[in-house]
Amino acid sequence: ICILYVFALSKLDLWAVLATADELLKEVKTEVVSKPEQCTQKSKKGDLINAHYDGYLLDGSQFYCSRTDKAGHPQWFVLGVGQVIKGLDIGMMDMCAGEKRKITVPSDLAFGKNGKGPVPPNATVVFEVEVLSVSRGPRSMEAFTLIDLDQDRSLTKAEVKEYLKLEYEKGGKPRDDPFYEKIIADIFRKSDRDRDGLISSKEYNIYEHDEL
Ligand SMILES: *[C@@H]1O[C@H](CO)[C@@H](O)[C@H](O)[C@H]1NC(C)=O
Ligand SMILES: [Ca+2]
Ligand SMILES: [Ca+2]
Repeated sequence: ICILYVFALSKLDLWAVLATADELLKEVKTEVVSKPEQCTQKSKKGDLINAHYDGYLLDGSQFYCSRTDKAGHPQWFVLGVGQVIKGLDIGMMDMCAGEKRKITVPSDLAFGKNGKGPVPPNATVVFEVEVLSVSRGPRSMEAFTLIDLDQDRSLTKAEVKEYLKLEYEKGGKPRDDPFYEKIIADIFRKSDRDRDGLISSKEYNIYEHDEL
């Protein structure tokens, strides 16, 4: 069964990871499976990541798959801000596009003492991840101001689309409309908390208190 359990975190979990990310770093084991020779841009906090995951329990049974499941498509998320389980936010830093890693995450940085769905309580989980793209999406006020074309301190879908288009064109990889629509839907699903169709500066910066 492949279910989207990776993307479920409460705000409380987030504060915990911000407070303790350093000390927890040593508990997440990462192993580079393969890495392209060309690695110009490494993932960092605030980057927009597109990646495939397969999630396993220690007994080898699979509980999550976007890579081996043919119907599964890669997931978009912003790295390091609590959109994925803490262990992945930590274990997926400094990755380049095309890199594959095996990331072993203790239960307290994964699904905790209650577990979730097919993941039993206190279970260590192993993710095989493959990063398809890394783009700079710094959640800084500079970026916000850049995206906010009419400077009304909120972002419409059209403004976000303009920004994404420019970014991809700059990178020499322009994409078609459905591609952008998909990213935008994902971004709004995760950031537009009051569901008014706009991303306010507060919603945009919701995770960034530690950098202000
Ligand atoms: C999980 O770990 C917690 C804390 O270590 C413990 O209290 C609890 O009994 C464990 N649960 C199971 C089902 O093993
Ligand atoms: Ca605006
Ligand atoms: Ca909103």
